[in-house]
Amino acid sequence: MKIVTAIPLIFFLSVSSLTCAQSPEDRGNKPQTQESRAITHQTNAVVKAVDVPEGRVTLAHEPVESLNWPAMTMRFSVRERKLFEYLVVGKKVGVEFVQQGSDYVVTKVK
Ligand SMILES: [Cu+2]
Repeated sequence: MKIVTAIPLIFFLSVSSLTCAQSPEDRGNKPQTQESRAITHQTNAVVKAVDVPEGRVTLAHEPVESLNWPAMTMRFSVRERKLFEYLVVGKKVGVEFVQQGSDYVVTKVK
């Protein structure tokens, strides 16, 4: 009898701890020395400006659910120079990016 009632409880506890682990992170407050386990975020964006020498791009992006971000215009780093082929000012693109410390790095452009 005891075992039967314990099973749903264990299930509930493991599910709620999973949910906790995915809680949205507060930006910038905690020290982030590592590439936060390389979680890839995705969004659609319009390219506003490119800075090839600096390896940066300014994107007006749609909301990013995985980061709890609203739509905004911001600068990203660009991981590989060849991605600038697709980062043309005025163009609408789909991007994938990762957080690296306090920086956000575009890893893929579609
Ligand atoms: Cu943003």
